[in-house]
Amino acid sequence: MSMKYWGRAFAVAGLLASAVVLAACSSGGDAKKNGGGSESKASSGAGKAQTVAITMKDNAFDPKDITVEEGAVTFEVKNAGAAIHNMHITSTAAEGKDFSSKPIIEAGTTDKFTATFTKKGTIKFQCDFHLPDMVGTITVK
Ligand SMILES: [Cu+2]
Repeated sequence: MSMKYWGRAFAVAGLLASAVVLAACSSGGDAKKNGGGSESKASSGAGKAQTVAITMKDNAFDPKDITVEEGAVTFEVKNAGAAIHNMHITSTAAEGKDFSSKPIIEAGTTDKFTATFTKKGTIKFQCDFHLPDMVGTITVK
């Protein structure tokens, strides 16, 4: 009697173990898929990822006054004008260095760069080609 009972118990345990392994495999696959999706696109809900889109016209930034939170900010700057422009954040006094797009953003193209702000305050940015008109501010709150 007892041998028969334990034999059955082990068989059931073996089936359960197989089911657990299968479940672990399939859920692992799902997690990988979901992870890939969130990596490809920055979402505002995921921690501190911040993206700011700015359009450059002849000769102004739109928007020109921006508010961000402390941390890393990705700027997507699109040159919608006919002239060349850039976006140069003059943050040396606040952060120890300036941040900038590439030196020249050609008409009709977009550049992307990341700046990290560690202190609250207001920082100015400019287009090096169109001072003093083409300027703006970043408020870090
Ligand atoms: Cu400009």
